[in-house]
Formats: sequence, structure tokens, C-alpha cells
Amino acid sequence: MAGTFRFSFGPWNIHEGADPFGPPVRESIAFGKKLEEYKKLGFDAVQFHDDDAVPNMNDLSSEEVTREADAVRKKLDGHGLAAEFVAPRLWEDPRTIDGAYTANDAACREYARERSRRAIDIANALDTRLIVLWLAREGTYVREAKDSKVAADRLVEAVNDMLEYDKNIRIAIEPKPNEPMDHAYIPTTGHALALASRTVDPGRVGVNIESAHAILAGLDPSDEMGFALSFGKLYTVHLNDQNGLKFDEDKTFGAVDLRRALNQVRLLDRYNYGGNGEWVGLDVKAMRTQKADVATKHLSNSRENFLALLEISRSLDDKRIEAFVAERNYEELERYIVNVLIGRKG
Ligand code: XUL
Ligand code: MN
Repeated sequence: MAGTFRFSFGPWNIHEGADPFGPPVRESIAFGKKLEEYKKLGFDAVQFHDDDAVPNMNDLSSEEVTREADAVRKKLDGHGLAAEFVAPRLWEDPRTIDGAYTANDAACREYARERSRRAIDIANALDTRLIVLWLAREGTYVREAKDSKVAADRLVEAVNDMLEYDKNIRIAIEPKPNEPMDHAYIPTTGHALALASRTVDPGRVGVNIESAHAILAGLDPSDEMGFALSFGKLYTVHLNDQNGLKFDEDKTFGAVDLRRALNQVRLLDRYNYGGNGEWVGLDVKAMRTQKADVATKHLSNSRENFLALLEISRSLDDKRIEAFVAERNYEELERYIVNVLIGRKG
């Protein structure tokens, strides 16, 4: 059965262009203004970090956090937008310098857990049950700085804490092998699903697979997605592209490797992605060189590339592909796919 595709992105994808080596190059755009762009760009849902919804949440009581999130829900309604997920931002506060759930300091670990509970409250107020966990600083720069066995145990406990706090949420772990850490503890889909299997409710823990993160781990994004699909664990995706093993580029989907992008689209379509309400999430970054008036093109271009590749994928001659596979004629199979992608007949 074919997939049904609706698209989402997070407000951080409209960005001022600052990088570790230079300041912003574009004016900040207020959250309310960003919301006005979603439908125009072809998107129907918003992905949130907890403090995208409630910026000063650390200074508020849990009741105040919920009240502010309720107001955001009303804004979304006003724009006809859904909230796809909420992700606790566990990498900016001074208490997360050494990691969050795996910090060596117990008080810092408790902060991370408490913050995660507030993120769940925000998710409820925004009417989504999906929590994304990008485990940004759960890793080390110096191998001896943490005990990796203890770290894994602490990650399981932290996920359990969230599952027990709210019996209706589902958690999508977003693996990434490095950046900001030298080595992260949950670098791949396999690690995330192994962790899920040890929690109190494995049926509510899956993954958010980001193309660039898989590539940074030296893996193929569509294979990672296929692995997750086989386990019924592909809760959402962060499609983008990445030019080899360097910093996390979050490039426009399909901008580097069309064939790799095609294979992601093809797999999602083949396995009816979206049929259970899953969104096609983009996690793409405007280049620093981009002028302000066109600094949302990476979003509309990514969506258009997805849809164009979907058309190509659906035009593939499956019988022909099956025949090549049956003959083990992979050279011709490869030629066929390349021909289709470059528009050459034959
Ligand atoms: C970081 C990243 C995050 C997560 C959400 O590389 O991808 O934006 O997607 O926290
Ligand atoms: Mn991401």
C-alpha cells in the first residue's frame, strides 16, 4: 500500500545563520511569524523543543508551563496546524554541561528528568503524545570521564521515568553518533532499539531516524529506516542530506545524493508510512549565505524534492526490477535506476 505524506518541521529550521565561527547573519523571526509560513511552504505540523513552546519554562511552575502551552495550542489551531512532537532541550542549561540523564552529578540528572516531565506536560497541552529524545550530550569527549555501562543503565532509567510519568506518551529516540560529543552513547537505530527493549514498556519506545545522522554513522538512511520498520518502530523521520563525514549539515533533502534520497522515499512509500498518522519531518538548515527573503527555500525545496522523488519512485517498473533481481543482474539494475534518475531512456 502507498504512503500518505504530510509534512512537518521545527521552528529552529528557520534560523538566523549563526555557526560556531560567526554571529547571526539574518534577523530573528518571532515564533508567531514563523507559524504564518508553515501552510505557505506546504507544511501542516510543527515539531517543538519544549522551550520553543514555552521559552522561559525553567522559571515557571508546572501549572504556568501548562497554561502557556495551552495558549500555543490555540495559536496552532488558529493556523490549522498540528503539533507533531515535543523534544526536551537538554543541552543548553548549565546543568546539562556534562550531559543530562548521564551527567555525573546527581542533581544535574534530576534536573534533566524533571525537565523531561515538563516537556511531557507541554506535549499534552499541545495535543501530541509523541516525545522525541535527541540525546545531545549523553556521551563523552574523554572516554574515562564516564562509565559507559552506568550511562546505559541511566538512560534506561530516564526513559522509564518518562514512560511511568505518562502512560499515553510514546518516545522516539533520535540516534546521532557525534556532535556535540566526540562519541554519543546512542549512535544508531540498533542502539536505540536495544535500549527500548530494556524499558518498562518497550511497545512505547521507537525511533526518529534522521538521514544526516545515519550518514554520519557511516550508514545508509534507508537501511536504518527499513530496520526500524521491521520492528514496527519508525515513529517519525528527520529527512535531510549530508555531504560525507563532517559536521551535521542538515542539507536540503536530496541535495547531495538523489539516489540515496530516492531509496528513503521508496521505502517509506512501499511500507505505507503515514498510514498510522506518522509525519514526514524535515530537519533542514538554511545555509549561512542565504539572504533573509529566501531563507525558507530549504524547506519548500526539501518537500518538493520528496514529492518529485515520490513520482519517480512510483514510476519505477517493479516487474523489470524483479527480473533484474531474479537474474542477479545487479549491474543492469543499477544502470536502470541511474537512467531513471538522469532522465535517460533505456
Ligand atoms: C540535532 C537534531 C535535533 C533534534 C531535535 O542534530 O537533529 O534538532 O532533531 O532535538
Ligand atoms: Mn533531527
